Amino acid sequence: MTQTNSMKVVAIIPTLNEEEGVADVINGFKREGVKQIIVADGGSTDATRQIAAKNGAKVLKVPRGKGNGFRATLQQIKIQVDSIYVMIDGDASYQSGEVKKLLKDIQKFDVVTGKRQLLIHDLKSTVHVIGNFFVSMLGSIVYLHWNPDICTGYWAFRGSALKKLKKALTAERFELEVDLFSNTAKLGLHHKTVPVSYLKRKGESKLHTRDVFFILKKLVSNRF
Ligand SMILES: Nc1nc2c(ncn2[C@@H]2O[C@H](COP(=O)(O)OP(=O)(O)O)[C@@H](O)[C@H]2O)c(=O)[nH]1
Ligand SMILES: [Mg+2]
Repeated sequence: MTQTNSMKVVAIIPTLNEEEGVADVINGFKREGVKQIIVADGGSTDATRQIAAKNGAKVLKVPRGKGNGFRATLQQIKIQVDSIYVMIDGDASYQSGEVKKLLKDIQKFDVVTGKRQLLIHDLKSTVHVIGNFFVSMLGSIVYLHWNPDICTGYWAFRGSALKKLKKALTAERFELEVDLFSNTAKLGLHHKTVPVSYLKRKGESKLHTRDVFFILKKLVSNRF
């Protein structure tokens, strides 16, 4: 029996034009016994929504921006305190088939995040790795809360913790992870990181260089 069979797990997959990866992500969850799979779509113009529905996910239309979309999703679903909620990118870079790694400790912690084994294969990924290191060290020091991979896209929450986070979150775009991290720390939630795989994404990244500014701004403004 997998861990997922003994607890109700709801997967939330934020998407914007992820027709190449979304089916893999959905089917990985299904193989692990996750039955409730929500694709929170921010207005894809490709076949993402159709592919998601065909593969058995519930598709929600949400406002543009990963943060806006995640917050709108939390408004649209009824968060159950005894359920577990998992958020993951729809680009197949994180493996939904590894969800057990996050769920293993979720009964002992409020929030479990995947720490990526980040790979350097070109200039962009080099900048990404350095930027993520900088944000993670800065955040860990400023919040006195250790997290070596704050910008990870793989999160598991106990429903009770997600209810509290829902009230605190304000992120609109890619500051979502920093907003989740900082509020996890401020609320005193018990948090653990576990190593997860990280593969080259399918399709194009939606993150722009200017998003780094908003990520840093949110990290600092949530603290002071
Ligand atoms: N709902 C929604 N999802 C988004 C939006 N922008 C990006 N995403 C999704 O958020 C996840 C992370 O984005 P991604 O481009 O992979 O960023 P990266 O992992 O930092 O390169 C992916 O699944 C995207 O499809 C948006 O405006 N709305
Ligand atoms: Mg991604």
